[in-house]
Amino acid sequence: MSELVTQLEELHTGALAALAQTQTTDETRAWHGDYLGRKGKLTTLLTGLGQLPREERPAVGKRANEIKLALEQALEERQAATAHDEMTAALSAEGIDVTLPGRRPLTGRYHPTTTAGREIVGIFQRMGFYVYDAPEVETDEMNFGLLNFAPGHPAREMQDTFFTTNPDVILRTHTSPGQIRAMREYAPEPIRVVLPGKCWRNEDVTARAEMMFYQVEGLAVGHNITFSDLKGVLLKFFNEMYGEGRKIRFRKSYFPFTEPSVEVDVDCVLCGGQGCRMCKYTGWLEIMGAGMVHPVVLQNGGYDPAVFSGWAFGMGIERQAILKRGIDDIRYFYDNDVRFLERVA
Ligand code: FA5
Repeated sequence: MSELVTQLEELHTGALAALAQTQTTDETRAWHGDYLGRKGKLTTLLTGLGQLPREERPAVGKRANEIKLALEQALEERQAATAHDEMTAALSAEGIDVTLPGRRPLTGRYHPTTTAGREIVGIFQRMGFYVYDAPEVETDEMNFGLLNFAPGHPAREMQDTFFTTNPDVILRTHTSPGQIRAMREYAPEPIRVVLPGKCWRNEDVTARAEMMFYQVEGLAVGHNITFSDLKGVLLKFFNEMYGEGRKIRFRKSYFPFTEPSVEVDVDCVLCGGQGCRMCKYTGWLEIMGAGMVHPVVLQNGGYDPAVFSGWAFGMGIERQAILKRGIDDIRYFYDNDVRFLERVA
C-alpha cells in the first residue's frame, strides 16, 4: 500500500472527526474550505498522485475519489443538521407568547381642522344647506372684482394677497368668491349653501393669524331673505356648536360685498368673558364677518336684486376649533407636532 493511501485514509478519518465538531453553517463552510476547497487538504494531497508508479495510480485514484464523495456526502448531512438546529434555536428565541396582551396598532386620526370643519358644515346641513366646493386658486376677478372690490380700492388691502406669476391668478384670500360660482350655477333658483375650504393671506403669523387657514362661507339667496333670518340661523349655529346660552353680538362692519355688514362675536370660552390673551382682554372673540349680499354681487351672480335678496357669512374654522378645545395659539395647527395633534383631535 502506498504512503499516499495511508495519508488519504488518515485525512478521511480526521476530516470526519472535524466535521462532527462543527456547530454552525459558517463552521461547515470553513470545514469545506479546509478539506475540499481548491487549496484544501484533499486537493493538496492529490497533487502527489502523479508521482506514483503508473500501475498504482488507478487504485489510489479510485480510493481518493471515494473518499471525496464520502466527505461531500457527510458535509451535506452535517449542513442539513446545523441549518435545522439554527432554525430551531431562532424560532425558540423569537417564540410567540400568545398569552401576552396585543400591541395596539397606531391608527391615524382627523386633524382638528377637519373635525371642526365637519362639525360646522354638519350643523348647517341639518338646517338645509348644501355643501358647494369652489377652487382654491382663483382669478383676481372672482376673488375681488365680482365681489365689488373696485380696482385699486383700499379694501383690497384688507386681505394681503399671494399672487402667482400671472397677476390675475391668485390664491384665494377668502371663501367668498365661491358665492359668485354657486350663484352663477343655481340662479335664478333660491339657494342655501355652505362653502368650506382653504384660504391664504400674506400676513404676519401670530397666535391668532396664520398665512394658510380655513373658512366656511354661508350663503342664502331667495325671494324674501332678511337680516333677521341671518341672526336666527347664526344663533342656532352657535347654540349647536357651543351649547345653549352662548352670548353673541353683532358689530357694524364693512365688506365691499355685503350691505349692511356686521362682525359677529361670541363670548370668550377660554376665559368666560373675563379677558385673556386669546380675546385680547376684551372678553369677546371675533368669529365671522356677515351681512346682506350687496345688490351688485347679487347681479354678478345672476340674480335680479329687485326680486332677490340674500345674506352671507364667512368664519374661520381654526378659530372654532380653538374655542371648542381651548387651544391658545393657532400656530399649533400646522406645525405638525404630533403631540398637539394627538392631544386635541
Ligand atoms: C372675510 O374673509 C369675509 N370674506 C367674510 C365674509 C363672508 C363677510 C361673507 C361677509 C359675508 P375676514 O377677513 O374677517 O372676512 O375673515 C373671516 C374670518 O376668517 C375671521 O373672523 C377669522 O376667523 C378667519 N381669518 C381671517 N384671517 C385669518 C388668518 N390670517 N388666520 C386665521 N384665520 C383667519
